[in-house]
Parts: sequence; C-alpha cells; structure tokens
Amino acid sequence: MSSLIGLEAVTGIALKFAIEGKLTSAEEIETGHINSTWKVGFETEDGEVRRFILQRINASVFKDPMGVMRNVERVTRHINERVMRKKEDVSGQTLALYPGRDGRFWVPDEADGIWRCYNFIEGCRTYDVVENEGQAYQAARAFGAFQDLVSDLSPELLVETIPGFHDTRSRYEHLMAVVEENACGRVAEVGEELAFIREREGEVDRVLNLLGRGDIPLRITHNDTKINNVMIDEASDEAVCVIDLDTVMPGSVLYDFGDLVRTAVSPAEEDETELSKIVVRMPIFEALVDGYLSSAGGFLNDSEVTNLAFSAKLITLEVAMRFLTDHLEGDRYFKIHHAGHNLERCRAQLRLVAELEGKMGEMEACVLDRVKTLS
Ligand code: A2G
Repeated sequence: MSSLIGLEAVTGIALKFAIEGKLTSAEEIETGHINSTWKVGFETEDGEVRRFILQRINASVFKDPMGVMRNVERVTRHINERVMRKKEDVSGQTLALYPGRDGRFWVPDEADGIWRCYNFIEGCRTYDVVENEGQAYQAARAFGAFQDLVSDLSPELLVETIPGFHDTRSRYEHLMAVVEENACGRVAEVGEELAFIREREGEVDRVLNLLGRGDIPLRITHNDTKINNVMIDEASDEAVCVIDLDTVMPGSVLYDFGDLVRTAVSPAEEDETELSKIVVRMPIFEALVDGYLSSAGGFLNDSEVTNLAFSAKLITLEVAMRFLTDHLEGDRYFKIHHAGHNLERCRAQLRLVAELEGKMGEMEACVLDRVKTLS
C-alpha cells in the first residue's frame, strides 16, 4: 500500500531542504517496510538534474525520531572522519545527509513527522534478490567494513532506537502473548506455523546466552542488514555504500551477518508464495562468507565465527516470528501491500528456516574451511 502522504506534501517538504533549482519530479519508492521514501529530482538553471532521497521516519516504530536522527548524524560523521583520516575500505561508507534551509539535518512536517534528505547516487541501485556471487561478496564485504568503521565509536553516544530489537527471547514471548490474546481472531489459521516455531523455542536463546556469558561481545552493529540496504554500482557491481542507519546501535555482529544471509541466499523474494522456489544457494553463501571475512575476519572472535552459519537460521526465525506477530495483531508494524501479506512473509521465512536447517552442516563446514584459508 503506498503511503497516505500526497505529492503536494512531499513537494512542500522537498522545498524546505537547501537544494538548488526547481523541483521537477517526485516518485514514491515502495520497497521499504517501515519509513515512507520518495525520490525527488531538482533541475538547476543550467539544466542539470540532481536527484535526492526524501524520507519520513515512521514514528510509531521509532518512538524517538530525533534520537534516530542524532544517531544517524553521529555515525555518518564518524565514518566520514575515519574515511578521510586513513584510506579505509570505503564500501562501508554511508549516504550523506543533506541539510534543511535552517541548517539542521531534518525538517518537520505539519503532522509532527520528521523528514531527512540524502544524496541519491546515480548509477547505483539496490537488489531485493542477489543475482550472482559477485554481488553477494560485495554486499557482505560492505557490511563488514561498516562494522569495522564504527567499531571505535563509543556506544554511549548512541541511543537504543528500538529497545530489545533483536531480543529473540522477547520476540518469542511476545508472539505467544499475542496468540493468547487472539485480538483479530486469526490464530486458528496459523496452527502449523506456530507448531514449527514452538519446536524451535530452545534456539531463541543461543546468541543471547553467548552475549550474557561474555563469549561474544556487544559491538556497534547495523541491525538491519537486508541485502537491499547496500547500494551496488550497476556498471562495476561493486558495493558503494551501506544505507538505512536507523537501527545502528549496540548488538551482535551475528544478527548482521545472519540477516544478510536471510535476504541474499535464496533466489526468491522475502514474500514468495511459491515455497518450492525458496532454496539455499551454497555458492552465494560461500561468497557471503568470503566477502564478510575479507573485511570483518580481523576482529571476529572464535565464538562469533562458530555461530555465523547458525545466525542465519536464528534471524530468519526471528523475522518470521515478527511477521506472524504483526499478522495476528492486525498489521500494525510492517507496511503491507495486500491482506495476508505478513502471513505470506512469515511462511516464506519459515520455509527458509527449514532449508537452512537442511544445509546447516554444509554451511558450518564452509565457514570453517574459509577461516582456515584466511589464517
Ligand atoms: O523489515 C524492516 O527492515 C525491519 N526494520 C527489519 O528489522 C526486518 O524485520 C525487515 C524484514 O524485511 C525495522 O523494523 C526497523
């Protein structure tokens, strides 16, 4: 469903940013599940067209949109400084925020919403489905490089934009509470999905326990490393930067690597309804491991490495639980494009969990093999 924000409102907001020229186009981008995003074009007097991304932060998901903006500004500034200081792996860079006419990096709207503006990188695009190993390698390298670039940013400088975001135990308990309540009367139709999830309850604590025992460290992580959150240069297929920093906060790198595998390893979309199309492409998984280790291999500890393959299954289960929870609560969190969309997304994720389980031995062996090659 496209957002309820009209073209006129977007035009009004666009003009509040310090962009030279006349607004000539505005088009909504409907791929994201959370914020409302528009691509706008401005033409200067000498006929040059420049494009920008305008985004309204979803305030029912991000309860403190100003805190989100402060995080994004901090992280962006930190990365820019580091990249300027040394020649680092620049694929972990991020988009530049564009200021409003008053110099701040955000602009309010009449409904108390917060908008920001990014430069649009011409010649680059994002992929919802990875087409080849090269793209997988590049995307994974970029997220590892991003984690490296923020590794020396003090966690106290960042707010937790969504508390308990990857607390898989709370996600499980919340789903069970929502099932108990059955507010929309939808529980009867999801018996199979619930049984599948309940059988795997024991696994939701694994990363939390590792964190609790100190076996894996809390690091600053991206936390929403979907494959379509990396911009890829269309001509060279190289990763250019990482986008969507709204959930950058302390977390485990395992959720980042896992979410990348979740969204890259299968040739099917996240909401595929023909479940037989959902499979684990081992060459893509290998490329993700290689790409990630090429930039993150230097700082991961042994427990992190040992759990890389498992992390893909865990985050896929987490996201399935979240889609199911939202379906049962009446589709209040994720944007949907038709009735039942969240249930379809949940079913696709659960199928992927099953496929990942079938390949877990091979995936773990692949990680070990790649680590040996590195050392
Ligand atoms: O949809 C969004 O990007 C979610 N982001 C992310 O966590 C994940 O669930 C994804 C599924 O496609 C937020 O909830 C902020």
